[in-house]
Amino acid sequence: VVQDLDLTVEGMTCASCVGRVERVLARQPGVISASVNLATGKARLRTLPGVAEPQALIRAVEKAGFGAVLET
Ligand code: 9UX
Repeated sequence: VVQDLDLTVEGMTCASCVGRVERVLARQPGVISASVNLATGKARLRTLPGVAEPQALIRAVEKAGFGAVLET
């Protein structure tokens, strides 16, 4: 079972920011893939429920220097 999870990412201003956020998210436990849209500021993740921890994902984005808010 795979679950989509959306984050709003704050503070991204260029395409390299997108790459950094995608890389950080993609290596968190339970994250299958991460796709970030610079124009909308949204990150869509495919995750394994029960493995991916939303709070850990937010912390990882913050550690990379951005803000993150869980959607849904
Ligand atoms: Mo672009 Mo983002 O020069 O942290 S990488 S602003």
